[in-house]
Amino acid sequence: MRTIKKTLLLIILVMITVCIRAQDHNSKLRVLVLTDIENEPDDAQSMVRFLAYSNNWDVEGLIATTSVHQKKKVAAWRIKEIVSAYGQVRTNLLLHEKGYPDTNYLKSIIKESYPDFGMAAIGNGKDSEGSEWLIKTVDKEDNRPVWVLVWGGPNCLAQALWKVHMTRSPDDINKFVSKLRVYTISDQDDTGPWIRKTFPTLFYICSPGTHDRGAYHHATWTGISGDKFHGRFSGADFSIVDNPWLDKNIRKDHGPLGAQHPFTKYLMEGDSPSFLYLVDNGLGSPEYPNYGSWGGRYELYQPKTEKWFYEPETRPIWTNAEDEVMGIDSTFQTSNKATIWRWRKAYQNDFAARINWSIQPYKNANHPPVAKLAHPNNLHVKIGDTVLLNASPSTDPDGNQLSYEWIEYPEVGTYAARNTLKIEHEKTAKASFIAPNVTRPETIHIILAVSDNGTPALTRYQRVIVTVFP
Ligand SMILES: [Ca+2]
Ligand SMILES: [Ca+2]
Repeated sequence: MRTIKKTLLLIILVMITVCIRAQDHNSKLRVLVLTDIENEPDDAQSMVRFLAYSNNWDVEGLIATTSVHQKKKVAAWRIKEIVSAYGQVRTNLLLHEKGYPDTNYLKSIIKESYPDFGMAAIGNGKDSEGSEWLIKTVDKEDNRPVWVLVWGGPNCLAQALWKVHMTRSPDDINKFVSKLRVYTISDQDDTGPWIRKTFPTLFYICSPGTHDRGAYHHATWTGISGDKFHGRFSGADFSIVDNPWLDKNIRKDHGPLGAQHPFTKYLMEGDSPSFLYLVDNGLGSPEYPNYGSWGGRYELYQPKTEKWFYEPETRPIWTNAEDEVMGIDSTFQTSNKATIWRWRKAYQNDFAARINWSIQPYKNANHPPVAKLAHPNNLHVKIGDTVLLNASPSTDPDGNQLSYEWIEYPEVGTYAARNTLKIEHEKTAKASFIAPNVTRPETIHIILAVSDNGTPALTRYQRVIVTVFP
């Protein structure tokens, strides 16, 4: 009898474990990277940061590609080199957070795309292990979408789509396209316009800018590390993305993974916004690019400015949106780059903490606070109601002291009358505001930012969406 009970208990325990694992697995986003790594140092930099966050996602492909900057070669060897360095620190990273992928698994998903530029790599005979892998990944029995993050030219994705387009029924093409989520760092070859024109329903985030026309300075992604001297915009703190900061916090005396982060040639990590957009920190919401995140904010429209693209845009895409933010010179800046640089201190500190994780025991490193609300993320109120915001259940795994900030995000939501919403006690755990006058239901987005006082200080978020009814 005892044995039966024990066996039953064991079966139940195994079932619970399997369920939890399955849940854990399924809640992650599926991510596949296309990178023109080695065209200049910044893709290698982004790969270091990406691997430091690789437990956030189900990483399903790391594919070396071409771009306008590297037209005839691909460099999978460099991805392998950085993944090997990751392999040396993975055990230590796991002391801090679970879920870091196995090194041999990561090596097995490194692929090469066809080594030619743009549309020259599209068509019969142009399949590559990269494009075939992409098709296979999307075709997997898994309902979750696949996020394709494009750090160079997207022609590997274009070839995959071309093949599907040529060999499948309209329904099956639609099914394939509907599983894709694409985030490109501008158009780094001429296949982007072809993809968008040929597959008009494809979810596509693209900040304008083409190398050929010298127009990258329109691009949102430059907000990751530019300023008025390096990216032609004001307001951002360059010191925390510059080489001395990176040497001190990432590259030197921070173990083998940090040591793979090369010296910046132009700007630090132009490609990182594509995955900072997907970091699960409570701020962003991947299916809603207009909500804003560490990877910027984008709105859905058909851009009219032809010089930003290879050819006039044929359809709405998720592209440049502006935020008004206080800059380091204490003046308000309104720009699309600000949708990224406004979070610069938080994402840089977060990266530094993770590189510390790669070499330090748990007690010698900092871990992010857990931002938690005492109420739902969505609140429904009426004009004149006092809306109570409460983050007092927030905690910190290291026992750090917490500070709070409630930030109205007037660019998001339908209620956009700046400066008329006054949040009381906006720097404490409990804050409030009076629901404003509206003539129809309007939404207000409030961001809770909870920061700890560890070293480096880390920040996590919650978003409160308040709907005010007349
Ligand atoms: Ca790149
Ligand atoms: Ca902490």
